[in-house]
Amino acid sequence: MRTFSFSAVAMVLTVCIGQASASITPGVPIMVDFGSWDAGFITTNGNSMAMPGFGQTHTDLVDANGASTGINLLVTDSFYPWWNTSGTTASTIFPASASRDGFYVTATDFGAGAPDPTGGFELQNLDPAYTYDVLLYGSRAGVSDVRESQYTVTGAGIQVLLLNASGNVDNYVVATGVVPDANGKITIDVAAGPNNNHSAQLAYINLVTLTAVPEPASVTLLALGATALLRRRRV
Ligand SMILES: [Ca+2]
Ligand SMILES: [Ca+2]
Repeated sequence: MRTFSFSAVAMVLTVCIGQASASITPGVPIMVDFGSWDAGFITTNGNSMAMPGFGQTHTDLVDANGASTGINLLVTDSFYPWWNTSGTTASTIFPASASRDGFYVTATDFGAGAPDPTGGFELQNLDPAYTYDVLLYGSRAGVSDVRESQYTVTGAGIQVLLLNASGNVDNYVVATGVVPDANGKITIDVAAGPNNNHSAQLAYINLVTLTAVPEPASVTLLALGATALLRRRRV
C-alpha cells in the first residue's frame, strides 16, 4: 500500500504560494495615495494608505485600471502619526484627492507625543522581469519656505531625489529604471533634504506611482528565445 505524505504536499503548496509573482501590466501606473481616509481624500484605484505606523500594510495594490497586481506595501519606518491635509488641489497632473493630503516627517513634535524625522516603506513582490519608474510627489500649499524632501529609492541600487513641497502644484521627481533587490523589493525612505530650511525639517510624501517598464535585456532574451523556437519548429 502506498502512503501519501500530506506534509510534503503542504510544503510544496507553501513554496508555490510564496513564489507567486505579481501580475503587472507594463506602462500602467500603480498609485499609492497617502493620507486621510475621509470623503474627498480617496482616489479611485489609488490604493489609499492612511495608516503611517511601522508595520502597517496595504496588500495587493491595484493599477490605474483597477487590476490586481499582487504587489504589497509595508511601512518599514513610521511617519509622524498625523496627516498633512494642506496639499494643493490645483494640480493638473494628479487628482486633488491624492495631491491634497499625505504623510510627513518632522524633527519637532506638534502634539502627537514625539517627533519622527524619518519615514519609509517598501513595495514587495515585484516581478523581476521588469525595471520600474518610481514617481514621488509631495505638496504643502500656502507656504513659501523650503520644505525639501529627500527620497531615497533603494532596489538593487540607490537613487536619491529631492523635491520641495512648499507651494508645490505640479513638480514631481522620478527614479527611473529601478531594479528590485534580490527579494523583489523596492524601498522608499523619506527625510528632510539638505536645503530644507523649515525649523521642524518638515518633509512630505503625498503620493507615489510605480510603473513597470520592460527591461531591454529581458526583451532581447525573449526575442532570441522566440527565434530559437521558430527555428526548431522549421526543422
Ligand atoms: Ca520614523
Ligand atoms: Ca488622499
